[in-house]
Amino acid sequence: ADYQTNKRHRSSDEGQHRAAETLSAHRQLYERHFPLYKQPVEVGCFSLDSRRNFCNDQRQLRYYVQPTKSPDFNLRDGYTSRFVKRDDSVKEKLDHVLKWILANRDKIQTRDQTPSSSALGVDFVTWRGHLTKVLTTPYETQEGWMLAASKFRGSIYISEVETEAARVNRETRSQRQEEMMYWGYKFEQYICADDVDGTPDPGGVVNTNEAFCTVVQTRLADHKLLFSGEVDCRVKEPDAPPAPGCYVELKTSAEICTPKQRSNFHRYKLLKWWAQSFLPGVPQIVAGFRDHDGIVVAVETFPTSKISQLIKNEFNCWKPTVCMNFCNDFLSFVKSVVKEDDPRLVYLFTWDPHREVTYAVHRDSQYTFLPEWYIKDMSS
Ligand code: 0WD
Ligand code: CA
Repeated sequence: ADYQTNKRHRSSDEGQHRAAETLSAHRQLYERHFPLYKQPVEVGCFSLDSRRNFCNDQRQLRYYVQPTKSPDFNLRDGYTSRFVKRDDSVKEKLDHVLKWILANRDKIQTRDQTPSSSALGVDFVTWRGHLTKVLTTPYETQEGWMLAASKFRGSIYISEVETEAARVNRETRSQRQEEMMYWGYKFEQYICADDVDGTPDPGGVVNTNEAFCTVVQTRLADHKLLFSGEVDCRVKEPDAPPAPGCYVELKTSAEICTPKQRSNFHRYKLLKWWAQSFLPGVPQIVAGFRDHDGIVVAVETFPTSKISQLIKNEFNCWKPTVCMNFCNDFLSFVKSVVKEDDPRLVYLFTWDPHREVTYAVHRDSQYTFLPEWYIKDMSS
């Protein structure tokens, strides 16, 4: 019986033999000591321009400008007149990260390899947002996920597949929901300047095609990771710590008026905010609290490293160690399953709330996501 339970939640216990079939997401299984998570190191960055083109530079990096004590931010301003919205039905998969890798292969830190070695020397390549979903899984009760994994030249690439439920949500958003999605980007515009000595321009156009992304390397226990994440801005002081230490994450959230709202904010929102910024080593989160009409009523800074203390008064609250141990075990599970080195093979990992993580294998299917141009270039 012991063996059966172990088999179910600890694929690593299987050793070199057969992979476990499923992985449990029960939080109690992951209450162990905090696993090793190395300080993430920025190895590069890239930008996506107003037409969503990849640029191998930091042209979209913006600078944080501290708002005044009582700022005058109306997040609804410009929604109908100065807004260019990215087409979110276009699935870009890992393409931008892969373009960065092709242009910067020499910048990836390889400890045990010669620089001319064909392999990247990392175990996993993915988006930060995918890892955020993995980290928060033990506490997620609403939304499931699907993550596609393929091994190519020794590295496992992980790319999200939109679930049926997420697609329905995306295609049936209300007018109000559509507008509220704009509010976060408008907040960024109120806070960010394009130049180190500039000021924000709330009269400009909000274009959500534009993005600045950091690429970091780190290690979680045995897993060498390379991932990219979108960064909102950096502090402008030239003596600030090097990236990612100088980066600032911007968020908006509904104002907190009742103890119940405060508790929900701690339980659900701060978990997502913490996971997203902890992964790439972004030290500060600046939150704009807004009322029902999109008026910012308060701006508050949350140091990422203080968030876990902030929530300790909450009964039965989330724990960083559970998130990190689950991620560690999930990555071990993926490694134990994804054995064949073939970019045309996709191992599709699926998780739904109150279920276990399962997987299925697909060859030359709709799920294949490593593009021909990447495989060709990497093989030459
Ligand atoms: O095609 C896909 N399935 C995905 C593409 C899923 C997730 C991400 N992406 C790519 C896009 O190229 C985007 O530029 O993700 C980039 C951002 O990646 P990330 O940093 O790994 O994603 P995440 O941490 O989930 O989101 C960071 C920010 C969000 O800010 P807030 O404060 O709301 O968390 O990136 C934006 C959003 O502003 N964002 C996205 N941008 C483009 N496509 C997406 C998305 N799918 N999701 C969030
Ligand atoms: Ca943000």
